[in-house]
Amino acid sequence: MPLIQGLYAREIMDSRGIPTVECTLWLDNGAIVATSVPTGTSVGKYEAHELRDNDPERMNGKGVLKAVEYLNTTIAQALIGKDPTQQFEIDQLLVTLDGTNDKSKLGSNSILAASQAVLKAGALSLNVPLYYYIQQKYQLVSEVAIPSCIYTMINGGEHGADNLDLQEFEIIPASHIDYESSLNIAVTLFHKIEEVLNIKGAIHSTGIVGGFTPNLYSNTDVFEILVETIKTSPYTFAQDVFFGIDAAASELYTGGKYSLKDRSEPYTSKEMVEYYKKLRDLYHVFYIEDPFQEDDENAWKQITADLGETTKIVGDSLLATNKEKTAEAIKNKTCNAVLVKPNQTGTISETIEVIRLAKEANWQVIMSHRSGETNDDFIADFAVGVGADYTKFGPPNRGERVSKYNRLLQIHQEILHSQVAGSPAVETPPAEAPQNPETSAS
Ligand code: 2PG
Ligand code: MG
Repeated sequence: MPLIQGLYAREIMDSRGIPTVECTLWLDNGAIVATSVPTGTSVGKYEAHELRDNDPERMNGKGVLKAVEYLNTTIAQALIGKDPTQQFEIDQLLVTLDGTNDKSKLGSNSILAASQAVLKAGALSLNVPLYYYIQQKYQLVSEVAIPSCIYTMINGGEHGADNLDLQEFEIIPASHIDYESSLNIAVTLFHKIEEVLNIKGAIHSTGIVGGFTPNLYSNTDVFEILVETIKTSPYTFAQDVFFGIDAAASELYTGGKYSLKDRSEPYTSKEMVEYYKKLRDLYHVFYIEDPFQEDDENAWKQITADLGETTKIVGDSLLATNKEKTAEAIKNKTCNAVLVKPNQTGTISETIEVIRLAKEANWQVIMSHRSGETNDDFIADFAVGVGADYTKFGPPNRGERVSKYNRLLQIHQEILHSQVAGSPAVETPPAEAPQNPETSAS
């Protein structure tokens, strides 16, 4: 079995022009992998700690040179000589090396970069595709399949232009629609939304994940535009296509209430429950992520009790991909689905534990990008490998988002091919000849 021979990290830019960590890892058989980690804008208070340099003289204080140094010294020394297929053991080692509850010593960014690199290297050492390796290793799903996709079309909140309160307005093709058709629907509607916005003079630019940030006045205006757009398309609203939102409500929360721009008085939690119910009834919004601030527990319970039968109430900042938080929410029925972001917790093994817990509770699993992304398509393989029910990778727009959709296209074809050929699952090309990891991989 090939062993880890070295790793080397560097600071790179994410899709927002903010530094993040990239790590190259090589095995003693010459195989090389590279991976980079995403970072968030609306960061929940229970997320693991991302290490930043806080040096005002450099990168607006957002540099990650300390995290890079930890990778190149402490983490590299600990990982050299290890078998990359021993993911759990290696992740445990990383957690121990850090020694804090929130990864604040080495940083969740340096730790996840190493953990992801090890997972990629494990797959490469067995010469199988990453999604297949993950599926075989963790057995969270019996067969590989492409999850349904949630496409963020309009950005508001912290991701937008400061006029819309809700952070994400999403379209969700019906689950029975296969991936290629789903992507076709998303691409068709994305360009039609642009046409409709142009006709209405709702001048558009795009937000930080590439969705439109139109000049509209209220959240409901957005749904009206989306319904109108779908009417001009070959698709039927509430049959082929449904809506979802990420309210990212922690960003709306001050003094125990929620501020929406359509009313001068802020909303109480109870009024917010009614607000979401109205969206559910009027616009078939059947996916509601982070409807409340992470500690507003009674409101979470109320909406889950009232709408949970027919609607996904999804915990993002509420759960922070944290095992204890997820177990607690399952027990207290605080929500009924989990948004999974590996960088909220810091290692692959801890992320897997959260997914396992959720699946055991019959919750749905949504695998998510972050607003600050890179072109690494790791999360696409991870979503397929763990059998996520949905992916949330943004709109079909901008390189860092489409890299994930394009990777799903490759996987889709490999799955179809293996079904026709009747296994083995897929063929992979032989490993490349050894190269200099410092100069060749990225
Ligand atoms: C979210 C994400 C991704 P961020 O809130 O779900 O869309 O945003 O990465 O800024 O937390
Ligand atoms: Mg969210």
